[in-house]
Amino acid sequence: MIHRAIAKLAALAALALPLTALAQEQPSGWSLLNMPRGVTTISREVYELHMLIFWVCVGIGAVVFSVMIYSLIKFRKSKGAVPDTTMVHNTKVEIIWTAIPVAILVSMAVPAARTLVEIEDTRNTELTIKVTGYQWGWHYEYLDNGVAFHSRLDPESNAARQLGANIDPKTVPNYLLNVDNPLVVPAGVKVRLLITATDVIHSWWVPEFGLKKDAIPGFVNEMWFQIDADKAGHTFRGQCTELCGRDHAFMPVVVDVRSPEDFQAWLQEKAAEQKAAQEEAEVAALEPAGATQAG
Ligand SMILES: [Cu+2]
Repeated sequence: MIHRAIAKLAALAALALPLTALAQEQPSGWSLLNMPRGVTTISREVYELHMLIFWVCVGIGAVVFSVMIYSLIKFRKSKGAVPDTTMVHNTKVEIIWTAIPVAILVSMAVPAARTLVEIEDTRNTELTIKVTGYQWGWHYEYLDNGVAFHSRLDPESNAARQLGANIDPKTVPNYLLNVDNPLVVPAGVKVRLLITATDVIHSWWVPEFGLKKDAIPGFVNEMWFQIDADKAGHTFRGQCTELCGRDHAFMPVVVDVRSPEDFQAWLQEKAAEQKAAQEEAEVAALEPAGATQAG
């Protein structure tokens, strides 16, 4: 019996492993069994809430089970206990065992509702990025800066995942959790994401941010995060979490966090690069017409 329970726990821990291992700073030991504390204001609140309610449940469990086990032992039949068949109703007791759980539920609902409202509060964001999910990758568009790009599975992972490929996935760094162009965001800034999709439903998720949001064709969902200022230079990884077809497992999310100054420099460089590429394409499109005119 105990062996089976231990085996079950081990299986559960093994299930939790790949989820927590998505983070760059890998948790170890007991923290593997819990959800990550995360690196955003919201993720920490969600974690604290989870821990508070966990300990409330532990307390209730301890009280209920100790009363139950005590009664089972103290008033057992072999000790001559006789069930009372006369007392079938006690108003006082019923009021008490209704009022106490209601009070506990309300006291848990207050902080939970506060966090929920905060999650939905997308006011005062300083940067807006449109995220579009498609089969199978992500498209990021910095709405105020004219920068847009696709983010697909990195070529190394893609080569190793092919049927008959002679590459050991263990030799590929961040196998299936790396992309060609990561999403670049500034640390310490409230960033708003507008999330949608072009074909089927996808879901944008980074565990360390404590949030995920469905990407639904025809709808625009909102989400925001503010990464801790000291996390500049870190990379966070996630995945699409809505079963979206054959290559659902091959559209990871990678977020490259930079300091606000580095981010602005990157954004300007990228904008100039894309503008130059666009102008080049326009010139190339005009050239054949120019050639026929001359002829
Ligand atoms: Cu997807």
